[in-house]
Amino acid sequence: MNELSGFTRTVVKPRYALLTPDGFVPGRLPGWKNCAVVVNISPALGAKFSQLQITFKKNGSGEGNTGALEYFIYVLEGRCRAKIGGIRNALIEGGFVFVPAETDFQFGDAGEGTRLLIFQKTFEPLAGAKKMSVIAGHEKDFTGKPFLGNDDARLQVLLPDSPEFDLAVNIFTYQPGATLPFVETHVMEHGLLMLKGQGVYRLDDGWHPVKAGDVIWMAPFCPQWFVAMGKTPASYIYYKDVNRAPLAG
Ligand code: UGY
Ligand code: MN
Repeated sequence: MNELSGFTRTVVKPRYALLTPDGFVPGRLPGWKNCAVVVNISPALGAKFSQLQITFKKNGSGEGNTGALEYFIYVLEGRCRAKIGGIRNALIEGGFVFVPAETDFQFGDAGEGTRLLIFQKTFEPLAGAKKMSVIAGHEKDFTGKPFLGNDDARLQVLLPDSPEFDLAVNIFTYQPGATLPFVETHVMEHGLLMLKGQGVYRLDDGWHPVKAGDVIWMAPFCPQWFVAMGKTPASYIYYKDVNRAPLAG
């Protein structure tokens, strides 16, 4: 909770939203038993995807089928086991799994307090492309590459950079003082969770102090820029839609 009653850094605008944890309200989702679910971003906000945080309580579990959606699931804290498309995985903090559309999933054996971040998107298949498979990995196995030549702003690309994928999920880590090199304005939409540190995010014509735990939604063409501040690196994990034509022909 905020120390100052009635104050929040949360702002919801037509082209972007900054959502800070003091305002998160947990609910329930079908299939997720003994779990607290916060829907941070959804079409109700104006987005074309959803971004959720799920916290397991005692005996928490989740199961279902992705249907028309694909899921990217990242372990923010704790550990759990998953069975996805019949394949078993043990997931620990920093681990992730990509679950393609039309795939059965089960999550369980989670320590109390285990937290998952989930991005969900309607899959737009590429004509003639091979079937998408389940991908499991861990962020530590992805080297951070300098972003546009800057050693102090490094990008870990967690999913294959290949045309059948219509989403990307990356982790961006900035040394204090490092910035996005220019104000980006692009067709891709973003959903973002600050993982570490702090900084200032420029969103459209607003300048917002941000820190670990904050969530940001950026609509297509929302001008965006970031500078890391403080004494420790700042990092965020973010979603973007990629590799599809803006108008279906
Ligand atoms: O991938 C991106 O568009 C990224 N550079 N954007 C961002 O960090 N806001
Ligand atoms: Mn961007």
